Amino acid sequence: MTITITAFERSPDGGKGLARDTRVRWALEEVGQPYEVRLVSFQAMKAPAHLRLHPFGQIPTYEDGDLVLFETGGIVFHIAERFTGLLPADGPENAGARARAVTWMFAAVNTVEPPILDLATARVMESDQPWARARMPLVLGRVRDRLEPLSTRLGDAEWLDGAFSAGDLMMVSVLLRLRASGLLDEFPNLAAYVARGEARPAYRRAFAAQLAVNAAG
Ligand code: GTB
Repeated sequence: MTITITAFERSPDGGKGLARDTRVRWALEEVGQPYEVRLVSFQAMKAPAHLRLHPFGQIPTYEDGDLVLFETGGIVFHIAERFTGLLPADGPENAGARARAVTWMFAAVNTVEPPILDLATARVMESDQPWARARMPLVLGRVRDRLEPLSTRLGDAEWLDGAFSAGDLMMVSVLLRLRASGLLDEFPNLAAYVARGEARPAYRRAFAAQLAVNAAG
């Protein structure tokens, strides 16, 4: 059965890799699984056929036979568990390393991503509010509050916990969104970490695939 994911017919970022299908494409590339993409418009995302796949009417979704998943954390976790390449091999000797890799996945989406999304909301949706300028230092401060300890923990390591894992894939995907803000440059080891992730051949293939959709549109 071919894996099918959904992605924006036309991504608001024009193919910069910031829409969340990129992290799912990246995971599938890392584990060497072919996949098909069904492109959806904003209108189609809110229609009953798509809402049956994704209760919140968003992308991406993941279909493999009878299995339908939404939410990138869940999708990437499933890919990492089902195929080889994103988690240490199953077995008692690796149980701790596997659990730590999964913990980093959760840390990425649950602890680091929320203030980054808040920054995007403040910049894009709230910039015309009378209080926007006064609030911005608070928003930036909350992002730095996550980047500082992450930078300290990473230190001069290549990846967060030994070999590259699904935890790194999610963390790099989350941090990528900060590039335009300049905040990543305040933490050179995090900027280098993100660059290492982006340099992976699997990421390059995923990025090129989503760009091709948007360049063609
Ligand atoms: N928590 C969910 C997950 O991780 O799967 C969030 C999914 C989500 O936010 N999907 C967005 C979506 O479908 C697309 S990625 N939005 C449409 C809607 O909610 O109606 C978010 C996104 C969009 C655009 C940019 N960009 O242009 O820079 C970046 C990220």
